[in-house]
Amino acid sequence: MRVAGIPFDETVIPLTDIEGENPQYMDISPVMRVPVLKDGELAVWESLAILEYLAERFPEARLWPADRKARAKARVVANEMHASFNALRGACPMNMRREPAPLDVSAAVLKDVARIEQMWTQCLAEFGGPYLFGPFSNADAMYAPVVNRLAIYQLSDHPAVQTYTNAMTALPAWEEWEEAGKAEPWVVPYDEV
Ligand SMILES: N[C@@H](CCC(=O)N[C@@H](CS)C(=O)NCC(=O)O)C(=O)O
Repeated sequence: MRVAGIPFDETVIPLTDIEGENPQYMDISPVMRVPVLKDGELAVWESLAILEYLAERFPEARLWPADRKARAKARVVANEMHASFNALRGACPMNMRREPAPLDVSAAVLKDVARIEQMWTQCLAEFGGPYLFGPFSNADAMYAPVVNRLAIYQLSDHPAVQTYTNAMTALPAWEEWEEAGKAEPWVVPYDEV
């Protein structure tokens, strides 16, 4: 939403209750997870559902590629992010504050990284960059946390990863996001790896 210039107010809810007992969750979503998008009385949770809702609500923002085939591919990779990479997501939590340093990871994590390298290489070659499908799209929103993970745990020196990471981290919205993360006063112990 920041990259597309869609105005919104943000409410930060600390993820410090491991069992999800933070009472603030109860008010916003029955699944007690973030993100949740509220538009008037409507609450939409699940990141992919949020992205689809935004694409319908703000068609002029072109959050999915205009071309039908490119749009299908963008949805494929966005869904792949949502449904896969469990080893990477479990072992390497996103963390804006962590100084980049290598981490010993399992073969399963390396397999996830290899698939991401392959995907980013192919997308950048086919659509010409700087983002996965040319202009910034919902697919990039889905992979932003992966950009952070690969960088802070030094999981890849693949040229496509470097190129894409440079493009993503140069976005003013990235800088804002990073600063906001670093400014959070709390620490989530189980995410400090
Ligand atoms: N499938 C959900 C996953 C949401 C999710 O797991 N959110 C995490 C943060 S990334 C969360 O709210 N954790 C809070 C907790 O476990 O207490 C989506 O894509 O939106």
